[in-house]
Amino acid sequence: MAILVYGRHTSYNVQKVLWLLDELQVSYKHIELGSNPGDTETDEFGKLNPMRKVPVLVDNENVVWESNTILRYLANMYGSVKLNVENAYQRSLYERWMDWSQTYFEPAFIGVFWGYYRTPTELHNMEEIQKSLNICMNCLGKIDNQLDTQEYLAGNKFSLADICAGVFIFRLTEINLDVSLPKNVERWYKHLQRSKGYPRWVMSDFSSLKGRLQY
Ligand SMILES: N[C@@H](CCC(=O)N[C@@H](CS)C(=O)NCC(=O)O)C(=O)O
Repeated sequence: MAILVYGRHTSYNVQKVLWLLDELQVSYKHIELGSNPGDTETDEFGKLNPMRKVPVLVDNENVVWESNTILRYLANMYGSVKLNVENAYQRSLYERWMDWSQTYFEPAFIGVFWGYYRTPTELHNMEEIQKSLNICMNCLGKIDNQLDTQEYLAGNKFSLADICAGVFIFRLTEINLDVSLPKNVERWYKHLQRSKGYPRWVMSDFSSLKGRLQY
C-alpha cells in the first residue's frame, strides 16, 4: 500500500514531509486533514496521533508523527544513501540544523507568522513582532555564514537540514514585512526552488491563514 500523509497542505510541518517524499521519489497519497475544526479530534485520528497534530505518516503498519521524526524515518527507510544516514558524524552535520531550526528558528518564525499574518491587524503587537523578526534576521545571518563556503547547510549535498530551515524562507519573504535575504541565503533559496517539492508544496497559497487564529 502507498504511504499515507495526513495533514493540511498549508501547514509548513506537513509541507516538509511532502517535499521530502517528492525529493526521494517515493509514491504516497496525501490526505488533506486539519483545516476544519474537529478534524484531528476524531477517535480514528487519535489512534494515529495521541497529540492530535499533523503531519502523521502511515507506512503499512508503521505510524509516525512529529515532522522531524517523519523526515528521519523516511531518510532511513528510503533515502539512506542519498541522505547520508549511515555515518553518525555525517548525520550529526544535518541533525544539528534540524534541531536548531525547530528550537530556535521556528519559535521566532512563529512569533512573526502568527503575530503578524495570522493575527488580525487590529490585534497586532508590533513590538513583539519586531523582536521575533530580529531573531529571524539573526537566524538568516547564521545560515548565511554557514553557506559562505558551501552550497547547502550540511555541505555540498542537499539534506534534511535544508528542508527544516528552508521551509520558513518563502513565508518570511511573502508576508509583506521588510525581509531582505542575505546573499548566500538568496542563492540557497534559489537552489531550493529547483527541487520539485519546494515550489509544489512550500510555495503554495497560504492566504486562507490570514487573520485566522483557529488552528
Ligand atoms: N512539532 C510538531 C508540530 C505539529 C503541529 O503543531 N501541527 C499543526 C499544524 S502546523 C496542527 O496539527 N494543527 C492542527 C490542530 O492542532 O488541530 C511537528 O513538527 O509535527
